[in-house]
Amino acid sequence: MNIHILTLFPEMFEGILQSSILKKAQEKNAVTINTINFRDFATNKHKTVDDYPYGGGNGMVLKPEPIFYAVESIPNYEKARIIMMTPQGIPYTQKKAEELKKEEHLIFLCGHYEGFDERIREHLVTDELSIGDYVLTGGELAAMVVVDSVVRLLPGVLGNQESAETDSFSSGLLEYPQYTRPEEFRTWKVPEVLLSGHHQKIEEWRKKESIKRTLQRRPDLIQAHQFDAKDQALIKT
Ligand code: 6GU
Repeated sequence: MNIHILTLFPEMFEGILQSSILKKAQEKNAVTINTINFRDFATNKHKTVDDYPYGGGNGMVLKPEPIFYAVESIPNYEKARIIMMTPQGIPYTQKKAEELKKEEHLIFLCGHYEGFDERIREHLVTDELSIGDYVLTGGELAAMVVVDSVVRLLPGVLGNQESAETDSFSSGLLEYPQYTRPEEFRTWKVPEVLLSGHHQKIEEWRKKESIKRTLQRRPDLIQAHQFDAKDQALIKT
């Protein structure tokens, strides 16, 4: 996969892209990730990227030219999903991550304070995403969230240790409680069943805890979850 991120603040991505799993994913050539400062594609000597809104009002609006020219400089941009990060976008979910992981080319557009000229949305962008119902100062943090969650799904990126198949949302339920050594810490004991070596009982306990936790914290997820006959029986116990 090839990812290009258009931003006025490429330095914001440096730490994230050079750490942990995203660093390893690039070293393994599972993904290439580039940042592009679209100010480099501004058309006047002052490198202007924004201007006052037609019709008046507060704030500035990102001009179309620097963003169109920056996108058009990217090899195979015609084949890319071009994703605008804004609080007006459709809510980002694990389902969208599973969809985006299949793409060869992703381009992210990040605005900062300003809105985008509507012609960018109408004639360039294929997707507009939000990461939740709160306002960030820019799309950069949101783009990092989407990049991180997509790249970890690419083949060969996660080892068995961090496997993507057994985590929250792959099952549609929240994860069960985990414990490690010591068996007792400040009188607080690890649940007996986990020490029993009885694999079926452990599996049932974990499934039940997952369901309990999801019911308590995210009843909205329970609505959407398909319970099989085995789950149904477990819920009754
Ligand atoms: Cl994608 N951008 C901004 N600026 N704020 C957000 C967001 C995106 N998603 C949630 N809040």
